[in-house]
Amino acid sequence: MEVQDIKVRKILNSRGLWALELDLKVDEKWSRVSVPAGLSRGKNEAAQFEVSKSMELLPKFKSQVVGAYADQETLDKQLQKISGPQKKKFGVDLVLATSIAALKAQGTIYKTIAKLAETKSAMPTPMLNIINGGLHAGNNLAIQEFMIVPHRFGTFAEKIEAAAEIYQRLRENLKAKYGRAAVNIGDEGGFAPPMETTVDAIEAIQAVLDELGHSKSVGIALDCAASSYFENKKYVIDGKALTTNNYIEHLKEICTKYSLFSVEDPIQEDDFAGWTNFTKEVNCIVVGDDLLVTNPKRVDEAMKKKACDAVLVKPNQIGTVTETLKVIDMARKAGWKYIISHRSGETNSDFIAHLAVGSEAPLIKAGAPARGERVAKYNRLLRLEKVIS
Ligand code: 2PG
Ligand code: MG
Repeated sequence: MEVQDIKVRKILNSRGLWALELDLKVDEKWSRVSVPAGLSRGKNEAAQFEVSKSMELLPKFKSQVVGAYADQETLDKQLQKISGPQKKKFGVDLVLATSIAALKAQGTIYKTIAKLAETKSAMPTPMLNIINGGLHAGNNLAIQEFMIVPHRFGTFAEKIEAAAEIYQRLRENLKAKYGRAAVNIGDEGGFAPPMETTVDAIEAIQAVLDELGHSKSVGIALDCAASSYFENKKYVIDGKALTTNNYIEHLKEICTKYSLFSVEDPIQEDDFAGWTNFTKEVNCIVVGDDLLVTNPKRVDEAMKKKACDAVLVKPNQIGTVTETLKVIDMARKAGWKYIISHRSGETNSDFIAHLAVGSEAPLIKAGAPARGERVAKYNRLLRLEKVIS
C-alpha cells in the first residue's frame, strides 16, 4: 500500500464557507474525503488554515507524502512528523483528510476502525442538538447546545424516531409560544428561539418530553462551550456576570433540578481546577471538549486531575486517525465515556458515523435530526444498524 497521488479542491460547507475535499490514490484506487470546521474552537486544537492556503501547500505536502507507505500507523506517524506541533506546518485539513482517505482505502471504514482499535462494532446512542444558542445562533442563550439523549430504547432506529418526534413537537410548541420566528434554526439545525435563560430552554424541552411520555427514556444534555461567555474573569450567563464559584453553584442547581444526562465544557478551557471542583459537585457526566481537544496529553492530564469523566472526540482537533484512536483507547481503559462528535461547520461526510460504530462508541453527537449535513450521519447509522445486527 503506497500513496501514489493526492488532489484537492474547495467545496462549500454547511455555513457556506470553503471546506477542503481531498482525493488520495493508493494502489491505483482513489478515495475521497472532506473535512469539517468548528466555530467554538479550543485554543489547543490543531491549526486549521484557509482552504486556499492548504491548496498552496499541496505541492510541498505531496513531495513528503507521495511514495509513503500507507499502512495507517506508519502513514500517520509520517504525517505527525512532517506537520509538527498542532499540525502547524501544513494545517490540519491536509493531514486529516489524507489520514482518513488512507483508512477508507483499506475497505469498509467501520470494519477497518474496529480492527485497528481492537473493538467490536456497536451502535451508539445519539445526542441531538435541538435548541441552539451561544456562537451557533443569533439569540440571547449563552449556552451553545441543548441536546436530547434518547438512551432508553432498544434500537438506534427507535432512538432516532423518538428524537424526530420530539423535534417536531418542540417546533409546534415554540411557534405557539413565541411566534413563527422562533422556529428559525441555528448552525446545527436546532431551533434558535428568542429565549433569555438556560432554564427557559431546558423547560421547553422538558415540557415536550412530558407531553410525549418520554421523560424517563430521554435525557437532556448541555454543551455550555463556557469559554465563549467567559469575559473579564466572569461567566456572563442568564442576565448575570458570575464569579467562578457562583457560576458553579448556578450550573450545579440546574444539573440537579433537571437531572441532566451530561454537561460538556461547563468551565472555561484554562481552568483545570474549576473543572475538578465542578466534576466533584455534580452527578451527571462531565464532558471535556475545548479542555481536551482530542489530545492524548491533555486527556492524560485531565484523568490525573479528575477534571471530567468523558471526552468529546473530534478527529479534526488532533489530525490523524491513529491519534484519535489513541484517545478512544485511553477513555476505554479509564472507564470514561467517549462521544464521537461532528463540527458546527459540516460537509455531508458520514465518516464520524463509521467511527462511532467501529470504535464501539457509547455516544455520538451530530446535531439536530434535520438538515442534510446532520442527517447524513444519522442516516448512515440507520443503514449500519441493519448491517451489523
Ligand atoms: C462543539 C462543536 C460541535 P464547534 O462545541 O462541541 O457541536 O461546535 O464545531 O463550533 O466547535
Ligand atoms: Mg463542545
